[in-house]
Amino acid sequence: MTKETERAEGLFSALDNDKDGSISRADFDRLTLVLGASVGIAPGEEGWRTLDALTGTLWQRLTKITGTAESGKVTKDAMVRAAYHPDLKEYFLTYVLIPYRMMDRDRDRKVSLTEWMVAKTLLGYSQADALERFQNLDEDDDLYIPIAEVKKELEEVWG
Ligand SMILES: [Ca+2]
Ligand SMILES: [Ca+2]
Repeated sequence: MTKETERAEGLFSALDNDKDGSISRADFDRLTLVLGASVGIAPGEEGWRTLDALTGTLWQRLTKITGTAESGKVTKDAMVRAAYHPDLKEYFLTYVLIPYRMMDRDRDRKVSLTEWMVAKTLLGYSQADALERFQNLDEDDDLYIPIAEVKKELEEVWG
């Protein structure tokens, strides 16, 4: 298995939320709930509409990349066939950066310590635990996590 195929399969299983063997719009509705929960935003709350729009766009881009807009079902085969698609990396990055974009309430493209603590304590993390996680990501200790830096690290993960 090539690196590209392996990545496509990994992305497939991450996006096939109900594990029924294909990715459909319903999987993205679940994904919206899961991502919302990961940053402490429930349906109807502030930020929900933004999140819903982000995942809606993500769904449309996926059907475009895999050529499945007509069937509305992204099978594993279709995903693997798109393994070398030039937009797949950017797609992956958009997907994994959503929680950071949602935490960035003032949209200055950085997650501040305050933004982080609000999101994490909503999730039931203790202050100490939330702070420790933040410090692990804030390498220069300026109390901001620039989203561009997270992206750079994720790009390296993708390879
Ligand atoms: Ca599914
Ligand atoms: Ca911010």
